[in-house]
Amino acid sequence: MDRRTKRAGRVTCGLFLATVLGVVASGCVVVPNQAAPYDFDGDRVADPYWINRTTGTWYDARTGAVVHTEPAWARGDWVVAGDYDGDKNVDPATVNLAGQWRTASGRGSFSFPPPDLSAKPSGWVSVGVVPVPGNYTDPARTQAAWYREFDATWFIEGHAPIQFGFGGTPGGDRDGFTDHDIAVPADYDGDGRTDLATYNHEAAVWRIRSSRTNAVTETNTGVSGIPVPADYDGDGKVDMAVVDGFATWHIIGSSSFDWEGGICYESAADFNGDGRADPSCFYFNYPTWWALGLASWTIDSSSSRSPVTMPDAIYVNVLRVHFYWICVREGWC
Ligand SMILES: [Ca+2]
Ligand SMILES: [Ca+2]
Ligand SMILES: [Ca+2]
Ligand SMILES: [Ca+2]
Repeated sequence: MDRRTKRAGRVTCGLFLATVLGVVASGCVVVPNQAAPYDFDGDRVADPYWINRTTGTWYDARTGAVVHTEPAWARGDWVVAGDYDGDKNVDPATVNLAGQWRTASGRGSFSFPPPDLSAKPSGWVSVGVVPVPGNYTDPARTQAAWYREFDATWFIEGHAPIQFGFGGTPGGDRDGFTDHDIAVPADYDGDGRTDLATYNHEAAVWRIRSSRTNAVTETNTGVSGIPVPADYDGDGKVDMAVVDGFATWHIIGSSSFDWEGGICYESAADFNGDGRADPSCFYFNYPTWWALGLASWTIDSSSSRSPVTMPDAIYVNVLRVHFYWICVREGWC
């Protein structure tokens, strides 16, 4: 059961493993009010914003209006939208490799540097560090965080590093892709706090560490492809989902559907405000962003652009996965 209200938060119920008592118990958690995913203006509807990474300009795809502009020196940085000041609106934000987080919020700019990469195995070029902001401890505010891919270690503001996930096989670079886990943090257990989570493209395995119980679940999704976690059924818990190389979307544990999306950035957000995430396809080569069954927005076709509804920890891997698919299909590898 899940009950939402506009401003008063929500209640999520279900079976939870009570770690203190060591028993399985039924119960409810009150989830404090928090920003809805990718809702920049606070109306509880996700906003289809995208960024031209060359110019640092953010646009609203519905109107074409410029909604945010990065300073010239910050262009090309990672996109890390989140509610950093807790005002229930998601804020445009970027971060660079020096760890300067610039948020269009009451928190402004702050420093939280990425972890040391000197231990990275030599010759391992395609894995590094990616930003993974989330509401890890405070449901009301987004915290800065980094995921170091080669040893699957999480660095969250105010916390000691946590190793969770699989860093890949040392020296396992192959045609721009490795067997390392992709970071897919989200609130899978519905308690309002982000759960550590990874998806492995080669093994098709999704691992989640519940923020509520610390229990780890490992799911073999049976599908290799692009991870697109979102709350598709509107129960307040993010669902695992994968788009395979044939453009079929698989909501794990639920439906799958074929959408002739083609080569695009696949992401999902609740674009019509009914509480359920809507699949979308932001084309690489066409000036179009489709939200399945809802809308088709025209976007410019400059080369370096992406939807902000796709976390950058996934974005950097989407390019690798698509390249890998083309590579296999064309027989280069
Ligand atoms: Ca909105
Ligand atoms: Ca959680
Ligand atoms: Ca769900
Ligand atoms: Ca929806």
